[in-house]
Amino acid sequence: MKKFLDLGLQPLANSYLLKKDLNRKEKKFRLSVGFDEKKYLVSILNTVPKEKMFNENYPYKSSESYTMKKEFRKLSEKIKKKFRPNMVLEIGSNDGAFLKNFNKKNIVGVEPCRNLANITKRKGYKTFCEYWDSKLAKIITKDQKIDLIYSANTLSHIENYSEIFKAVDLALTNKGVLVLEDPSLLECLKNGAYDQFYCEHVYVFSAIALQKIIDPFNLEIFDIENTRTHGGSNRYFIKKKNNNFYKVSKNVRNNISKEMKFGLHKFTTYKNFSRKVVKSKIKLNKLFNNLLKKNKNIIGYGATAKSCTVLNYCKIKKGAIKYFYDTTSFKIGKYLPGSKIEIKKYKKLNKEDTDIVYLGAWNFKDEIFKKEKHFIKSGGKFITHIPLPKII
Ligand code: DWN
Repeated sequence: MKKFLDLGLQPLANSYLLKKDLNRKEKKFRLSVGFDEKKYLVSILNTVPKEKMFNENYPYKSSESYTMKKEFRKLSEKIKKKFRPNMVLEIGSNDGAFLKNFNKKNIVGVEPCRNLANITKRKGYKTFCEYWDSKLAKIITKDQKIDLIYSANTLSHIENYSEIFKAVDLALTNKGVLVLEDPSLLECLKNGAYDQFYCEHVYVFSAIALQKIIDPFNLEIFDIENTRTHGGSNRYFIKKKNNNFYKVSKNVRNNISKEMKFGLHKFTTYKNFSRKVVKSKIKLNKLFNNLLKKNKNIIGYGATAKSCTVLNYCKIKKGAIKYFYDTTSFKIGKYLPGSKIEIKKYKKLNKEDTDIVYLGAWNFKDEIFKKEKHFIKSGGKFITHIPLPKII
């Protein structure tokens, strides 16, 4: 693994602080990112034990955005129509934004974070509060194998991907399909989205890397869709190699050649990216300093895990951003790790309260701009670092 990016000392991204803990020293780890020239795989270099991150206090809920709920609904309809699965399983079912589009008899959720698993259990969805592995796969499929396994924004969080694919091979019927969805490395590099790297994102995948890592597990990609979620993601459709039911689509070849053309197989591409990241940090600091000199009142919108990387890497301190608005019950009243900026319950933006808003949830820009059209009409501005730091 060759290191190409150093994002400094970082706290755990989703460990929001309680007021009583503000004076306690936070545990930090060095966030650096490397490239494996054999597997074409990009990953963080110091990983954190999964139990420290994905436990009964996990604050992120997929249902907090209209965009995600709509996307899951659309995908569920497509899956039902195209694959007609009898039994579906979701790895990392979170608060049920995907599950809820299925009949309770036809879907099983796997979610290791107890607070989230309890939400879907309460709604009547069979949910295993466990990490996905071969042992669990055998238990779940004792009587019936799975026709379709779906997992969004989960594989990138799991260091030991081998266990995931072994368990998938065990659980899937021979004609079964695995649908994986994660942020696209190509989009991440194109958008300067260095904040896709934090403790939870062990990997940011490309198609060329995923293809290589699933090969030893009797699996192959037969289609790829590019989606706009989370700043640009890839949805991979994967089958067992001996399943001739599905033909390999030309989308696979097209995506791979796009990635090779961009240079995702070459270390120099990543070195160039890291130079751009340093420039982005300098520019974002300049923007903040200029605004603060003019006594502008800045607040944040969307206390994301990604914001943690940006605020800590760019050393944007409490005071520069007065507070963040967020809609997530698990985050409200707490403080962002590292920067210790308070998170308040979301209120519609108003020019009287703030001049300018840092877009923490830049991946939901369209949804947010639609919601805040009055603020924008009355001259309210946003500050973003994607694709380059600027005021919009
Ligand atoms: O991979 C991961 C992704 C899917 O979710 C996890 N590791 C953790 C988490 O990352 P994130 O926190 O960077 O994700 P989001 O989806 O960008 O978070 C958006 C945040 O913004 C949420 O806290 C909800 C909030 N929000 C809001 O307050 N008002 C979002 C929208 C759209 C809004 O209108």
